[in-house]
Amino acid sequence: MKVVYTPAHLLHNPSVEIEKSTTHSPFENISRAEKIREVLSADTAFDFISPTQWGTAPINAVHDPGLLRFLTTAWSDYQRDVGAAPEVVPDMFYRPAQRRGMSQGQEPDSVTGKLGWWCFETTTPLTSGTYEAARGAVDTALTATQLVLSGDKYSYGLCRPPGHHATSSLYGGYCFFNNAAIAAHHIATTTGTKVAVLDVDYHHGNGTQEIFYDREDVLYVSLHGDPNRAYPYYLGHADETGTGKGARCNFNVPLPARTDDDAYLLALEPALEKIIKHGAQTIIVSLGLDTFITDPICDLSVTTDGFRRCGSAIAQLGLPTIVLQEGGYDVAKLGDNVQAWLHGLSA
Ligand code: Q9C
Ligand code: ZN
Repeated sequence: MKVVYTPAHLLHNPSVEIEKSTTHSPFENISRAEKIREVLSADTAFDFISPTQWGTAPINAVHDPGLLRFLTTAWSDYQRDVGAAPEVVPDMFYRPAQRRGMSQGQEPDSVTGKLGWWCFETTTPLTSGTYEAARGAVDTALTATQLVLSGDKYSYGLCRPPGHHATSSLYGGYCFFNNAAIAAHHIATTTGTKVAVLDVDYHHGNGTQEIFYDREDVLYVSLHGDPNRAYPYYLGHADETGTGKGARCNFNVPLPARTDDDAYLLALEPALEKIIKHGAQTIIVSLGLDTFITDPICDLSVTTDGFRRCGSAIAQLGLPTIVLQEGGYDVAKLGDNVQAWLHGLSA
């Protein structure tokens, strides 16, 4: 199986994360992707390639072009207009309820106002190289997609930063551009075939759900920690099933704490059935390994062998599958877990 990787991710290297009313060293850090690279490159089943460049059009086809425009210069605008800061984080958030009964409002001119306009939370700092790294992750996803469109049965894009929390017009949750959504939109619009995004990250992919919520060409299916206790808190409930033409094209499976391998594999079955019924011709997997039993920020109990079984269950569908990296924060085991998952898929 081909692995798409670029060292551009090293350019997104924040040293603090603001969370739980305090600061700590970031869970989402460069060692995650480097651990995966280390383990997969020592395994002859995987061949590494670099991404090709896809430009901004595929990003602007999914996101508000204002988001990309903002991210292109936000870090340096902040240094110039506000002051020197290696990590740039909003201290204001635009909340539509403040303008209840009024027009929607507009993107402010100041970088402080813009930050709160385009970002939804505090754990996703901008650093000097964040934009370049985020562009690299999109190129990684699209290159992995191209491999499968050209006939490979499987491909793996080692995307970092991840993508599934980025909505059409907001970044957050360690995500800037929605790599999986950009890939899914690319397939749907260039081939005219149906696509399924299967999101197995611990966290609900609120961004991917939002982007495709009213579309029938891209099915979104997610297994995740119940938002009543888990990030992103406001989305991921089972009654969110899609709207308009996208009615019944969104399928959420919220899970209880400490869900183990057997329970997880059982919960996966209706999700896979949904993909077949939808008529999807291609699957994009948003692969988070933060469902792992010792993940430091999550509470499910999937093991390394559970990941192998998960990959294997998806392979049973017999569909071309593009696997894109999302979360996973037990760095010591992250490489082994990705390896087990991908071996399950391609066995
Ligand atoms: N105590 C991904 O896995 N902070 N994003 C949560 C929980 C943000 C996760 C804190 C989590 C974002 C791609
Ligand atoms: Zn996650």
